[in-house]
Amino acid sequence: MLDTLFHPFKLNDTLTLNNRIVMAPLTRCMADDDLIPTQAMVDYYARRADTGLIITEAVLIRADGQGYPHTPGLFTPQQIDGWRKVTDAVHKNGGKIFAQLWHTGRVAHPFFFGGEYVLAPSAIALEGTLPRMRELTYTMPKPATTAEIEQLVADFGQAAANAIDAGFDGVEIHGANGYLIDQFLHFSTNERDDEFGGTAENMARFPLAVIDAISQRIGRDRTGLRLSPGGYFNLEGDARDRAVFDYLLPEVEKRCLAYLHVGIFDDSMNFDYLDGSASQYMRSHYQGTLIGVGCYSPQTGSEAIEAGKFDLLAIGRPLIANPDYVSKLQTKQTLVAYDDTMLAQLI
Ligand code: FNR
Ligand code: 8K6
Repeated sequence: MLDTLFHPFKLNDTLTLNNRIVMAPLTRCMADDDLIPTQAMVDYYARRADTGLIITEAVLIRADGQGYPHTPGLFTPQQIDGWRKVTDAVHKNGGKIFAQLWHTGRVAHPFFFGGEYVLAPSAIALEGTLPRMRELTYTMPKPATTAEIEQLVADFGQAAANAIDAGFDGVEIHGANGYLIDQFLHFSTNERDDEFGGTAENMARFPLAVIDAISQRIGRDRTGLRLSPGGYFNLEGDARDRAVFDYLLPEVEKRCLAYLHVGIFDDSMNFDYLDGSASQYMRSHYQGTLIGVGCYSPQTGSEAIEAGKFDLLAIGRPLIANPDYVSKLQTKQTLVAYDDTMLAQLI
């Protein structure tokens, strides 16, 4: 049964993965003060090179996208050089690695970049305080102007080009989990009445512009995308969002990206307005390669692949607890259980 996970998988003519286990993107807040990857991060990723594909923790496209301490960037020459050490080490160990590119939009905080405000689709603040920095409350974002939106698209494209320069095999666009791109796709965070809001086509315009800009810079074969059709983290879902994703997913499919990735923490969660789980909804609206994720074990994950629910299995927390996850499965060793205290250190 678990054998399914160990079969190589051809993503496209450019990329073939050694197996179907993908390391899920995992923010660890361990970059240095200049948001450059450290040697500990080089070693951490290199230890996981036997997964079919590593997707890095979310990486900032520019300074004003930062919402958590010490999250790495890909917008300075020093950050690019730092990531080159990571990609070299992963490649030396036979692995493949994509950079997950993000801007957190209204989840950003001026505290981190010394700015005056954060950009988002609309002036709707996130309630509450920042994880790890409870003294900071989220601020009222400034709705991005058309010129600012065009600049964001260009900056996503540049960060993707920087990723290739740093030796990555490709990038994953972080369009999930309530960050900037996702904020355009949900009614609870997008109240615009211009060409970027109000209708499904308008709400999908910025996300599709980012996809197109990146595909043009680095090739669609090297471009993946993560989406959260169900709102569950950093924003509220709304029944009207369904129409946005009904429109977006076929548009994404036409663009023949490397893959689409479900953005969810627990795939047993059902969304009324999606008529089921996020992965069920995405599979029924998208025919290309789909990465499933969210509280799967090797057993339940390989069963889901065999049942055609998705094609590749991303593993998050268990890979924090077990750097040698793949070899443990292959040699039938017991996995160490994840717990949140493990976030304090990179092993
Ligand atoms: C995450 N997740 C996440 N997702 C993402 O798209 N970018 C990110 O940077 C992060 N960071 C992150 C940090 C930590 C500590 C956790 C626990 C999760 C979500 C992650 O990719 C995955 O979807 C979930 O962890 C569910 O998979 P598992 O852990 O149940 O296998
Ligand atoms: C995405 C990068 C942000 C880093 C924070 C890591 C999140 C830690 C895990 C918290 C899990 C929250 C899950 C929320 C699911 C809500 C379900 C109703």
